[in-house]
Amino acid sequence: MTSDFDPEARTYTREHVAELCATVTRVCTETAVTDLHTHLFAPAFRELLLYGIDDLLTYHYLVAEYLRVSDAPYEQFWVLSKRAQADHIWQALFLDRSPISEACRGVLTVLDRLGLDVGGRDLDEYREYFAERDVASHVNQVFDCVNLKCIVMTNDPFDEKERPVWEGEYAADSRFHAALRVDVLLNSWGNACERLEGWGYDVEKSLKPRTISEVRRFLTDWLQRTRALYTAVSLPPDFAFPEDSARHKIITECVLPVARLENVPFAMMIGVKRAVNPALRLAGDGLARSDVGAVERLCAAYPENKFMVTMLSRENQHDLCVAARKFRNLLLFGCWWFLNNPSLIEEMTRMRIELLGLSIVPQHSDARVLEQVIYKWEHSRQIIAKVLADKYTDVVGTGWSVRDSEIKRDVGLLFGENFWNFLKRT
Ligand code: FIX
Ligand code: ZN
Repeated sequence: MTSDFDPEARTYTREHVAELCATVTRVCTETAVTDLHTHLFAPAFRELLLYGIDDLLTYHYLVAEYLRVSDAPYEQFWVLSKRAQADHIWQALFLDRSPISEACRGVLTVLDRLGLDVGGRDLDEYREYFAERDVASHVNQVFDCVNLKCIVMTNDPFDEKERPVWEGEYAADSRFHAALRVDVLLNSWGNACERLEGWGYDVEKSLKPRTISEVRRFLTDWLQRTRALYTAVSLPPDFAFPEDSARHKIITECVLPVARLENVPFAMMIGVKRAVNPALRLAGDGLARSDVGAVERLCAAYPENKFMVTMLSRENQHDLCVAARKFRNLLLFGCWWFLNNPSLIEEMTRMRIELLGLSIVPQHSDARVLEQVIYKWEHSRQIIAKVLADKYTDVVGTGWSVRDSEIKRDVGLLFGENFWNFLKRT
């Protein structure tokens, strides 16, 4: 600590860089986070909420890594029980070689933060620990451990396991918000149309005016039923706007008008190439570069709509930052999926902050298994803190000073307030 540093005043100048960096790290650790995109569910959804070591080990990120190093036919893996799959993954990725990939390291961070003996490498001990957990208190413990304010689920009305929960007596849990996922509607209209018809909506494939108004009614029903914070879709790399397609018509004539009326953003996750290797099932998706121009044209054509966008290809990130500089109705979020690795999170966070300042949501977890929020947030908080510390160091180098309260304000914006403020915007 430098001699003239006044801990009471908590103002950092170029003389106090070490203290400044320590404070940024502390604030990044202590600020509660809103996780705006996950695949987690509130406990009321019962078996849809995945947790525990076998689910952690059979995460599709690890399945893809395991199947690369296994000699057995893919089908042999899929016929195994979840526990047996986890055994194989543990053996191959943690014992036969060191667990240094980000997804492997994540499992170790989780076990350690839950107080388990990582050095012991005892899978049975981990299983016993989770078997004895009571779900409600386990959820509380994970939320506390991460310092999570709340999370947003991914809610698909076309999912047969999920829909009955919403149609029943679901009592909302204030830590789990909904997001209405419309992939089936937008990416597979023929299929969606049959399902809607079965649920009593007067629709037909040709998307005539009656069908358009019924699809709007469906979206409104579900936004209201789930109280979704936003509506979302994942889109392929060849997503174009405008285009001559059912998807274009449903976006422009159903999704956007309803989103405007209900004042919810439309979140687009762009760049996923589904089933590049179908034999890998959920682990078989890939990515490709997409057209940021489609996002620009949507934001320009619908200034009254709010768009949240994340893109999967590293090569799209710079163009997307520049697009966001042009449109205040566009909120960039997260380092999605194959980008959720330390080197890429750091690169993207630096670039986004350099181009967009504090007006972004730097990360979401995409967790599918409850405890994954522990590692995904711990690893990301460290990187975001490092980038912020560098940026504050640069500005105090000019003679500017930074106050404690300003660091807290800025981190608060990044870790949730930007999202909540965007939702409130009319
Ligand atoms: O579309 C999505 O929301 C993706 O995040 C998932 O489909 C993907 O499988 C995933 O879990 C990525 O992290
Ligand atoms: Zn996701």
